[in-house]
Amino acid sequence: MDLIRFNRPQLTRRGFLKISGISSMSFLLGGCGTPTFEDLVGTLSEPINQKVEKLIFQPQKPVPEFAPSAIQPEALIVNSFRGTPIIDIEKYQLIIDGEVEQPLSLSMAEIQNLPLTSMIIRHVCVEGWAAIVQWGGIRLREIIALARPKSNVRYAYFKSADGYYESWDIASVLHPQTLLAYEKNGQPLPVENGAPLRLASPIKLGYKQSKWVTQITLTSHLTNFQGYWEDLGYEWFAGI
Ligand SMILES: Nc1nc2c(c(=O)[nH]1)N[C@H]1C(S)=C(S)[C@@H](COP(=O)(O)O)O[C@H]1N2
Ligand SMILES: [Mo]
Repeated sequence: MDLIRFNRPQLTRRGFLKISGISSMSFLLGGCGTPTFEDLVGTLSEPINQKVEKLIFQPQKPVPEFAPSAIQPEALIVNSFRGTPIIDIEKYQLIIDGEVEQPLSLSMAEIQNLPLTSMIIRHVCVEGWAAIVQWGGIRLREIIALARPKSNVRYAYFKSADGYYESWDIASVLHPQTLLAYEKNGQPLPVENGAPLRLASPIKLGYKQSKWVTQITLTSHLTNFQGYWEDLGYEWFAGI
């Protein structure tokens, strides 16, 4: 595996188009009609559709993981381009919306009630460093399944509290080792590494692994905004 696949791109000016479909959606969730978490936990068994359904029920092949002795606690370099946002954990809600049957707004307490998955993987940053890290959290696929995505869903947008944004293909989102992590190396996730929730996955480069995720929007199409670094010229798929 070569760590650096491409040179730093030149800054390309793309214009500041509005991310339609993300900012306009959050209002749907704040108020009445949002079911409680307890109402939702039974919904996993209900039929979801086709392609997304197939990915949810026939998990893709896992990537080999590392032994605990391989963890490199000092090697993960904090890489934050807009500083560390301040998040009030008591008020924090993760929103899942977009082309779903059941939009969700979940507290950390509700998220931590879901099954904890732990994995030891390599984090690879295009700036030329890598680190073997243990991440603990919930599988993203479990939360997405609760939201019951519509059959045309092909992408997920991730919005972060620092203004960072990312988009992923749905197969990578639903990969069994794509986590929303709240633990790092067996400890609560430090805020500089993305607490309360960050993406962690062995199949994507570092810049795809959004920290401080506040909103996940499922959609059938990408907009002109594809990701913080992608919109400056970096590769979108960014698989490892
Ligand atoms: N919200 C947000 N997420 C982010 C970033 C960021 O600046 N803001 N940097 C990305 C990059 S380039 C990398 S390599 C990893 C670094 O994660 P770490 O700071 O926990 O080491 O976070 C990624 N996710
Ligand atoms: Mo990175």
